[in-house]
Amino acid sequence: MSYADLSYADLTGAYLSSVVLWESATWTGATYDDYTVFPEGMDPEEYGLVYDEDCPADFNGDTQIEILDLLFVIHHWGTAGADANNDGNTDVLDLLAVIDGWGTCM
Ligand SMILES: [Ca+2]
Ligand SMILES: [Ca+2]
Repeated sequence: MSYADLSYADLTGAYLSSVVLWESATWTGATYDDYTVFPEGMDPEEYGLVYDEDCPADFNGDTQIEILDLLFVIHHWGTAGADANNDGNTDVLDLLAVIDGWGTCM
């Protein structure tokens, strides 16, 4: 594979330093944060990545991922209402985003 389309991929926590041929991937719209490690020389902005410092699973914006956010996911299950990973649907992946991020969210 010499081409990858990573549009809208969420690279939170990704470690990309060993990725081969990152220059030929399409990164447009993918998000990253302070924990994403990029290959040496790669400028994420130049490749169309979007910096995302928000906590996608903190739906009510109180900087805590807690029971209210969990209930929000359940309430919006099967819709786009609590779509933490931006795939257009609220499902188990969004529930896992809440569990993964449980606690204080900076
Ligand atoms: Ca919250
Ligand atoms: Ca989702």
